[in-house]
Amino acid sequence: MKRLPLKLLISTLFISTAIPAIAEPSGSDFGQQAKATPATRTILVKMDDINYSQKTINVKPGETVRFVLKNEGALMHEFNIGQAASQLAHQRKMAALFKDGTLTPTGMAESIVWHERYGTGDSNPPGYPEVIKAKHEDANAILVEPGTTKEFVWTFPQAGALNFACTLPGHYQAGMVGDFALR
Ligand SMILES: [Cu+2]
Repeated sequence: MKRLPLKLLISTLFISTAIPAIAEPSGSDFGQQAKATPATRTILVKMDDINYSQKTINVKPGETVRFVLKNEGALMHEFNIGQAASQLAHQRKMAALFKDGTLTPTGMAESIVWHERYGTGDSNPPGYPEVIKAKHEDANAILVEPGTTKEFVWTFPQAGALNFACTLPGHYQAGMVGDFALR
């Protein structure tokens, strides 16, 4: 009788124990931000006006990935991990941030940048309002100003239909959206 090679036996054992551990797909679970380790895989995603360098990004279920996001365009772009419905909701929030002047097509409004750099108070020069308006703070999204590169580390869930998208006004509609293939 032919014996199974040890390596195959081990991998069979691993697969049979791993299967029950795979979580059910949960509609709202996009994963979470994480810290990179030396073993974390890095994926470079370039952005221009108006495209991502990839249409599909392959990731493993549960994998932590360090995204290096390089904006080579003249406009600000976003890397938003989510599902079509959440990204649609985020588009509405983005539109509001543009309407109230918090964001501009190339970045954050000057007043907001100034506040973040120097704080608020008496030193405020004329023309810089005291009030910081709504901020873009979402765990599953990052804005990348033109000509800059940012890192974003993300742990993917075990399953789910996830996209990466730019929800700046008009960008999603222009096709700035791609999908993660979890397998
Ligand atoms: Cu964009």
